Amino acid sequence: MTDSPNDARPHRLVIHQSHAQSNHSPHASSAPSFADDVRAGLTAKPKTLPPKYFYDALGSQLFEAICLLPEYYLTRTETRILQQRAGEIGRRAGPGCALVEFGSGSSVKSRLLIEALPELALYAPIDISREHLDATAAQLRRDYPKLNVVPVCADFMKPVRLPEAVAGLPKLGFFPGSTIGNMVARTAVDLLRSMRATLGEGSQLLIGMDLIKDVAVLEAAYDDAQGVTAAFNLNLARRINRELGGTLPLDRLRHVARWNDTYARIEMHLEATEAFDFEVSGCRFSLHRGETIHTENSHKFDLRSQNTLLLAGGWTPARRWLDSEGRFSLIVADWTIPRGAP
Ligand code: AVI
Repeated sequence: MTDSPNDARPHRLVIHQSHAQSNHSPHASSAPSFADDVRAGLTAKPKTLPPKYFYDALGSQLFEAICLLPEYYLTRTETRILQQRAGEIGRRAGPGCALVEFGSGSSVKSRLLIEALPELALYAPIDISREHLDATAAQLRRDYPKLNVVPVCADFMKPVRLPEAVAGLPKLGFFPGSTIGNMVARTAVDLLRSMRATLGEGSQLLIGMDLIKDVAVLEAAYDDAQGVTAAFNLNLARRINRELGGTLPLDRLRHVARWNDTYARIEMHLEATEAFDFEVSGCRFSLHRGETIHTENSHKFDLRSQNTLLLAGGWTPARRWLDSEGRFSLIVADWTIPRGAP
C-alpha cells in the first residue's frame, strides 16, 4: 500500500495565473520543477502526479466551479457553519485579536469572520503568491477601511515569522476547506506543528475538516454528474502535454474517484482505458489497460481521528461545530501547553 500521491499544497479559491505559478517556493530555487516532479511521479510504482499542479489558470477556475456543484457539499456546508458560528468564534477569540489565514487565496471565507468580528484588530493573510496577496489585500482595504490588513508572503508549510504588528496580539489561525485532508497524516502533523510555531503560545486554530460519510455521497462529490471534477483531473494531463511536451492521449484516460476505506480517503486517479506509450520531456512511459496515475487524496475524518491528528500536531480540540446533516466540521483548537504524561 502506498501513501502516494505527494501531498497537495493547500489552495484556496484561486483564479490568477500567478497563483498557479506559486507552486514553486520563492525561497527554494533548488526545489524540484514541474518536469522533475512529473518524471519522478511517472517513474514511481504505482504512478502518481502531485496534485499541487492541478491549479494552473484553467484548473483554478475548474476548482471554483467544483465548489459550486450540487454534489460538492464541502464549501457551502463549511460556509453555513461559519455564518452560524462566527459570533461564537469571535467571542472565544476575544477582542483585539489577529486573524491569521494560512493559504488565504481570495480570502472569501475570512470575509465572513471579518464581518462578524467587529473587535478584530488585524487580518494577516499568508499566501505564497505576492501578486495574489497584494490584490486581495488591496480589495480588503477598500471593503473594510477600518481593518488593519497585514499580508504575509510566505510558504506556510514551514514556520512563518509574523510581522511585529501581528506578533504582539492574541492570534486566531484559520485553515478552512478541509485542505488538511489533502495531506497524508505525517505531512498534516508537520503542518499543524508549523502553524503552532507560527502562531505561538496561547493561540487558537480554526480548522475545517470533512467527515466520513456514506460512500455514495463522497464519491459523487468527487465525480459529479456534469463532469467538472473529471475535467479538473484530466486538466493535469492536458497541462503536462502543453507545458512539458507530453503526448498523453486524453481520449484514452478516464477520471476515477474512489473511496479507500483503509486510509479513509477519496482517491482520484487517471485510468488508462486501453494500453498506450507516451512521452513527457523526452522520457518514454507506458500505461497498460486499467493502470492508473494517482493524482489526489482527500482524507475524511471521524471525531476521534480529528482529535488524534490535532493533538499530534500540538493543538487541543476545544469546540467543534457540525452542520445539521453532520457532513462537515469546523473545529477550534487551543495551542497545547507541553506537559509530562499522562
Ligand atoms: C482543495 N481540496 C480541499 C479539495 C478536496 O475536496 O480535496 C480539492 C478537490 N479535488 C477534487 N475536488 C476538490
